[in-house]
Amino acid sequence: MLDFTLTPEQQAIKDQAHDFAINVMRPVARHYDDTGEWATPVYQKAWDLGYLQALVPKFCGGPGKTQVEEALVCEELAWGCGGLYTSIMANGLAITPILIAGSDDQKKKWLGKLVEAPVFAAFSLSEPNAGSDAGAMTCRAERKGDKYIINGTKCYCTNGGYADFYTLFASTDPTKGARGTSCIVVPRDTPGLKVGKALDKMGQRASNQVEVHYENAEVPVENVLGKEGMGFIIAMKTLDQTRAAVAAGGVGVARAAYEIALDYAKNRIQFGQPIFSNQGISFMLADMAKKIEASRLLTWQAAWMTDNNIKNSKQSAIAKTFATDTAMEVSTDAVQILGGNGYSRDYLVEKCMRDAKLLQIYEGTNQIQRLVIAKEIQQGN
Ligand code: COS
Repeated sequence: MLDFTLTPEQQAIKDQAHDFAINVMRPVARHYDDTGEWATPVYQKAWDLGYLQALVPKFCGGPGKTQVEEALVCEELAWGCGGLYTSIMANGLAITPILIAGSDDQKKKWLGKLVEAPVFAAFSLSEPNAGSDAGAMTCRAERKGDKYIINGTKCYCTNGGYADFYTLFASTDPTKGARGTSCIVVPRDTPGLKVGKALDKMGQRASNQVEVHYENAEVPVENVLGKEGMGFIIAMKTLDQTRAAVAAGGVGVARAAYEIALDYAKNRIQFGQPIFSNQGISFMLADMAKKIEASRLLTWQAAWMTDNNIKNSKQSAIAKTFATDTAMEVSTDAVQILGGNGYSRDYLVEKCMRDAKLLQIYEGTNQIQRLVIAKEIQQGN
């Protein structure tokens, strides 16, 4: 049975997130984009509304939101500000390995922290020489008795400068390649863990991506999620689940740029008529609307599949690619429709364009998504 109507509960979730985006995010979005400061007051309110801990299950005291609900919220938050959205959404990414592979005790211990206070966690997979080729990681977690000794460097670690703990992927058996990696929860206060420099970025400047260095950092073996050697599979399963939230971010950023461009095209008079009267402009807006609607449906499909325990590697990669390419295309066209005004910082569309770019890169570049889609269709999926 297909039904594209939101239930009253889903509509209320979307409306609340939109209010938050309009009243809390939009008024400060430019400030945090300019300064790159950490937006503590915004995150406090996001936590009050349950957004930082949205995916924490009810048995751990959290709201236990579904991926469809998370997608509804993420679209609105990204509409509010692409950078602030990323900080909030990335908590879901960071805790998904625990949701997938953690024991009930591990879930209660680590996810419970997000319920007690506005706590951040950080997903820690990429390395300076292992980005798209995630299986080539060299960060090493060597087992010695009942401890792992961790050495190596991680990068592009979103929220890493403010995280209470990290879901770290490291090699526990370098002879086995990707099958020798494990996922280990590492608390921030572990001696030997040092947060490095933050990335100075083109867009999404309110979000925080850092290097994290490990020098003989010791954690108990009980912090491993699932079994040793399951790390790569946990990472891949995590990304299958979380790419819908990135796709939703693409829909939100695209919609923000489209709404401004539509309003502008209806009101900007040139040659005695609104510029919308020119098919050169109205067809651009029609294409924007078309791609945004398609992106949203793909996003909902990918999220719904996760909620229903259906393998969605192909659909989540398609949604992520389509929606974030849409965000880039729509925001670029919005700048074009606004002309010189679009290129100026007086309008939000230039920020949307900068924010959109990162969506095409993180949680797997859109080239890697095409690789995933190609592998899936080759296998007949
Ligand atoms: N679910 C479950 N298992 C999966 C899986 C998935 N979605 N994708 C791959 N696997 C399994 C494979 O079945 C294989 O298992 P076996 O060893 O039993 O055969 C194993 O994982 C290795 O898979 P594969 O051979 O496809 O790995 P590759 O090294 O070729 O890499 C890509 C695959 C490129 C898809 C992977 O490296 C990737 O996703 N890279 C991008 C990483 C990324 O998104 N980084 C951003 C981090 S967040 S900012």
